[in-house]
Amino acid sequence: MSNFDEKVKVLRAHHEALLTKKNEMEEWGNGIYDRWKNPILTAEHTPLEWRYDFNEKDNPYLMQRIMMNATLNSGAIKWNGKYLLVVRVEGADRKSFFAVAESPNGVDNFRFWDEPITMPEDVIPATNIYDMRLTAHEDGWVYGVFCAERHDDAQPGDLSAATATAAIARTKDLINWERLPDLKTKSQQRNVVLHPEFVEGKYAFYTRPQDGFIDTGSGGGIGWALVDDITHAEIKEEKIINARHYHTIQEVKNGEGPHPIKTDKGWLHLAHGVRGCASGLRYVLYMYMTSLEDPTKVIAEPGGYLLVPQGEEYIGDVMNVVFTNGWIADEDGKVFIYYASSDTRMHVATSTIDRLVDYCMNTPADGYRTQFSVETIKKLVAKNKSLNK
Ligand code: BGC
Ligand code: BMA
Repeated sequence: MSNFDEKVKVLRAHHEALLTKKNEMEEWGNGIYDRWKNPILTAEHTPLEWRYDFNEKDNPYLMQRIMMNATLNSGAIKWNGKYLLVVRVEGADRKSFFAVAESPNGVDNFRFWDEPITMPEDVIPATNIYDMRLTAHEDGWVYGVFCAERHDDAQPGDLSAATATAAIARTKDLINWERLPDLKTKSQQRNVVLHPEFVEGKYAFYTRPQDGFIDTGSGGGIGWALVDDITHAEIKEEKIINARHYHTIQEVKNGEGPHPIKTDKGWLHLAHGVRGCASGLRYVLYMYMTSLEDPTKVIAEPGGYLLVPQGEEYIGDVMNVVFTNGWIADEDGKVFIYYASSDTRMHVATSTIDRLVDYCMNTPADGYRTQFSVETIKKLVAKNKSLNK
């Protein structure tokens, strides 16, 4: 065997070992969910065929011809019994694209399909696309709603001026995608999510109006809007259903994660909240619930965060960030929460619908003042004292 062939063999063996590495649950959790020790996807998990030219004549040094930078913010769906992620893969060139990775059990052995997704363009091509939310809608299509980013040509002198729009595509097989026109709205939009059911006979979207590309400004939080025609989706009226508040984990921004899960107690929501601090923006995950009868009505709002970066999760391209746009609820009530850390790699935490509903219903709400936080702790201490355990 030539030296080149030997090197290829070793490379493939290493890659295979990474892909098939068994994951383990962390021993001590918070009772709400369990984290799993290993990241489920990293840039190193992407197929070698995307990165290496295996022709010895053309690539005698066996170099990576195309480097991958990160695997992050992934949409998720259970598909033919498999756990599928539509991953935001980012190359060394800072362009992100979508690619499907599949696992038999939802916690390890994730393997990318052979090729990234070919996403058709809208009328005005986008520079970058990212953060897809998947919705198997009751109309029979699987929708992918994602952010399309373009340079803001109204500010020609500023190379980082950009616009964010909600792009919509649909598929029946996750391979062939039909691109629909981007969502028409008054403001810029990121973190737009399609609700899985018709409401009043219409398509319903969770939105996140924002003043500028980064600044949500007067955009008060997570919004809700109905749309008549998904093939020419336009939002005329938007109502804020989950607001931002001073001195909370979502003071600066918030955004819907994946679409909510329907439970008999209400819709279970997973979202991200952002606050500013000396080291930049801190992104954490939180939950809330809305009513089955009126999905715009919040019925439970546990105070504070659900999940924050831990250990190595703090470190990466964009530090101090956890972000989610995918989860899967199994028939038996098990829930797989897929989240990215620091815009770099993907992780999983597992829980159940019962546990997450219990968390939402029984975690004290934020009283918005220290005084109330202390009262809540004292109440719990008094209760525990009376139990004498
Ligand atoms: C990045 C996103 C980020 C957004 C706002 C985009 O250019 O690709 O990851 O959320 O900017 O900061
Ligand atoms: C955003 C999101 C994500 C990203 C986060 C942190 O606004 O839409 O793409 O994970 O910033 O960079």
